[in-house]
Amino acid sequence: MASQALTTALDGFRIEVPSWGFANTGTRFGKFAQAAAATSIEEKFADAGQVHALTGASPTVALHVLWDMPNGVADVPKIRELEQRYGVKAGSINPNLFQAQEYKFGSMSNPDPAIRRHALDHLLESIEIAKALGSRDISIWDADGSNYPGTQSIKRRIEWLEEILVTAHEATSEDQRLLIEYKPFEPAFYHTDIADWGMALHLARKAGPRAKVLVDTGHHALGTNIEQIVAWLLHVDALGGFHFNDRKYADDDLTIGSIDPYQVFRIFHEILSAPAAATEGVAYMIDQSHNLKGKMEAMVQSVVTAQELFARAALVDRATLATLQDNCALVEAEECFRDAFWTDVRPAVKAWREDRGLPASPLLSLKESGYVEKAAAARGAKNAGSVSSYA
Ligand code: LRH
Ligand code: MN
Ligand code: MN
Repeated sequence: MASQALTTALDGFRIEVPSWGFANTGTRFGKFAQAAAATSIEEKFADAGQVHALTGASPTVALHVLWDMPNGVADVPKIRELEQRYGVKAGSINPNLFQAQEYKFGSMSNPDPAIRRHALDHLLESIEIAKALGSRDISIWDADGSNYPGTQSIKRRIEWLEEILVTAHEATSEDQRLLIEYKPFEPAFYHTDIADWGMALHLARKAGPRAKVLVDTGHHALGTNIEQIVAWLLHVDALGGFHFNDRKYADDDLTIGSIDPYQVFRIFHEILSAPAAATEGVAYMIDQSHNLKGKMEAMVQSVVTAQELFARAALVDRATLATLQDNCALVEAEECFRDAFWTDVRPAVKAWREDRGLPASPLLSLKESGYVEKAAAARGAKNAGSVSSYA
């Protein structure tokens, strides 16, 4: 029997999957191509639709403008048709400000005004694509930075960034949001222009009321207390959403909760403890790309894990916990917290799925459906040519 808290939590929980999580990606040392990987936007929609059909929890797919749309131009009627056919909608729109050759020394903070203009134009085009597709969120990841001390003016680059983000914000409609993602390093190794949540928060505030901060769980120095950042962002009404993934060392983009499930639980606890008004619009998104695991299996496993950890956080007896905290009953408070974390919710989540007419075990159903084998047969030849060695 699923508890009411768990049922309510799962009924309201949605997590977006990334189009790039279905395609062949790898490390900078090479890719191991998978026969079943998606090779087109249509195949990405098909895969995302299958994940949603199995889990009932991922009705949208994030799109990365240059990776999903040739020359950055959206074929809106085609995407609409894919949405209809595969039962998932286009979700957040991710501009690409890091791959063009001209961005070698930066995009929005490049010292060359013509290149900054180009970056702004791409942002404006991305906002238009989002409008045409009915997407609420434009997720901006700024890869800009420098590799050596003294080689760039950190201060002037802040000013350039501010200017562009203000202009981009002006172009958004009332029901859209700009999400500003931060990351401490990679590809830049000395300084990154938006390195942490403080910088992202400042830029969001400067840009305007519809700009919020995006927390990618892999984008922190090791040991950072991410749930504390989440609590702060909620407190100041600036939490836009998450890119969930896990890591052991850097931005490893591993399966959510695979290394540290307690961290995800603690983040969800902060969200569930906040007033509903502060968490209403918070977007949960997966940002993972799997080099070794099967992409479909990994994505289904990720959605299921996110649901399980959200359900476990919903089981925290928050009223009792608050009293214990007030009384500084440390061990009792910690045990109250841990009781929820250590609860095996899998039977209850399974019962919830059955009640909703969903497969009791999405991973098993994926296996039994033969979807991956069929995809491999249809896509294998196209993927055979996509293996790249060190480049
Ligand atoms: C950068 C990042 C960002 C990109 C995605 C592919 O590390 O997290 O969100 O858009 O990876
Ligand atoms: Mn990310
Ligand atoms: Mn990342």
